[in-house]
Amino acid sequence: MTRAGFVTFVGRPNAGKSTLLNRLVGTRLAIVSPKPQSTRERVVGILTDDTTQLVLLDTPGLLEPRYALHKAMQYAAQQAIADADLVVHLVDATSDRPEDLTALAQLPAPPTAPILVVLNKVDQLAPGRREALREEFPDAELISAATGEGIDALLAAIRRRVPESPFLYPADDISTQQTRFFVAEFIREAVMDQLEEEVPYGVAVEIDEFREGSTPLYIRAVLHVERESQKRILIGSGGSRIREIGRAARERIETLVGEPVFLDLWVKVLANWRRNPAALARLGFQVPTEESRP
Ligand SMILES: Nc1nc2c(ncn2[C@@H]2O[C@H](COP(=O)(O)OP(=O)(O)OP(=O)(O)O)[C@@H](O)[C@H]2O)c(=O)[nH]1
Ligand SMILES: [Mg+2]
Repeated sequence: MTRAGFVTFVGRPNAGKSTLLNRLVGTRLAIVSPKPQSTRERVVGILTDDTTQLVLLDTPGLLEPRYALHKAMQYAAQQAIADADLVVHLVDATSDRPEDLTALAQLPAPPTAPILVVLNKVDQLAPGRREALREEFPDAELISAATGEGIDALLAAIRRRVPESPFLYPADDISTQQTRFFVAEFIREAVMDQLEEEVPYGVAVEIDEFREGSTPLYIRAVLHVERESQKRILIGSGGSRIREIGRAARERIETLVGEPVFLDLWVKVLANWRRNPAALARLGFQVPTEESRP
């Protein structure tokens, strides 16, 4: 009998959820950044061995929503919690303590799935501090998503907790999401790496054209920004910044698709898109209405 199930990673921004997804799948699928709020939508990674298939759901960091994009991000996390067979609540052990997930995710009722508390970034802790955490939270797993420490024990703990089930997806799939989703994310990752303060948060990437069968693979993407001033920063003097963003993103895209890519980037203003439900819907975000809340 095989096991299979949905395992949802949740936690505060920057806890290391996306790093953990990439570590387990063994591929850089999800974008990672030292800046918080890098993940905006559910990212799916699949890990299959002979007996168990884990469908891993990475989610946006949980925060108090301040505008419509935040509400869509919180809703994505809430939905992934509702879909879960197991919730992995990831905590940055260098800065935070385990806390009540129902309150943190602003859920109307506790999740039905079991919750496994995982303390991350233990590579940054002194040995004495680790021991103290082990004693205080005996049911928690201590890991470093960055170094791989504790990952085998975590995987065993996860596998024990997913239900008996046939596999849900073909055994060699690593995601359910299309390449164009990851292309847009890798462009946004390059923006997060190269620009500071508010600018990365004001950028949304839309894939306009993805020309299958062309050599090199032609991809045209639009980087939407909220204001003219952000557009100028993103383009840079003589187009230097957008060229550099394109170069960095193209390298990652080529690694994913395994062929040469021509990446054609355009910058446009979509005024205040983060606060505008119609603009968010056009960009593919689901903004909850009162009725659709869990
Ligand atoms: N030292 C250390 N750093 C880590 C570890 N795991 C993640 N990080 C770093 O923490 C930062 C945030 O990691 P992410 O994986 O982007 O965190 P996240 O939880 O997905 O963040 P959001 O998507 O913003 O909610 C990055 O700089 C990672 O390199 C770890 O085990 N040890
Ligand atoms: Mg993330």
